[in-house]
Amino acid sequence: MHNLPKLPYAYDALEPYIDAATMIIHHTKHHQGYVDNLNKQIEKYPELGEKSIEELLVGLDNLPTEARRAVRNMGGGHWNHSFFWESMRPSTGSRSSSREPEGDLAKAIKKGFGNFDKFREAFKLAALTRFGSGWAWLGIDHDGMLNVSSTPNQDNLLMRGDDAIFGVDVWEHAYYLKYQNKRGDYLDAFWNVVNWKKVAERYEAARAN
Ligand code: MN3
Repeated sequence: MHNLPKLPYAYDALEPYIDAATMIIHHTKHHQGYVDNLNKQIEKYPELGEKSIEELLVGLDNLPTEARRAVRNMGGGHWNHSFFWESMRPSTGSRSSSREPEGDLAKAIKKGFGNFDKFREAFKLAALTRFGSGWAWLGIDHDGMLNVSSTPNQDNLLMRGDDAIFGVDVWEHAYYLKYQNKRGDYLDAFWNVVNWKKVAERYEAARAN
């Protein structure tokens, strides 16, 4: 049984960059929907009931054919959104929390992209050029190098055996209420709410693997 995680902040905590109405619908309708539909599918396969969401997604190719598509879409949606909420933090009341990565993560970004601005440009390009619905990712490869990519629908890097340390939802439901068709404006605003501390923790964990 998979459950909707609580948000680590209030629905209006990311204002004005991500509006409360979007957050409420995104969490209580979209994410809840992925969780409910995933559970409905899993019910049919008792052998899958014990598996964590990560195990399901990493082992997608080993699932019964009929279950694979549903777990990919619904399970991907569940994992991606859980990861997404944790990738953000309130922009107000967190002045101590950096607006840029620090420490080893900052060094890795510099090594991979030249500097922080170039990383942001590369990430934005990946997010803007993802046609239709999907996600943009900052991933880490087996040599510890960072890379930017995007995936369609609710696919993610886990499904191809890679680690993600940061990701942004570019489905229209993530930004349309506030930004309408202007995905680029949403992406520009997004940098104000990135939880770089969390991203750095993920970087350290992935590197230790
Ligand atoms: Mn979404």
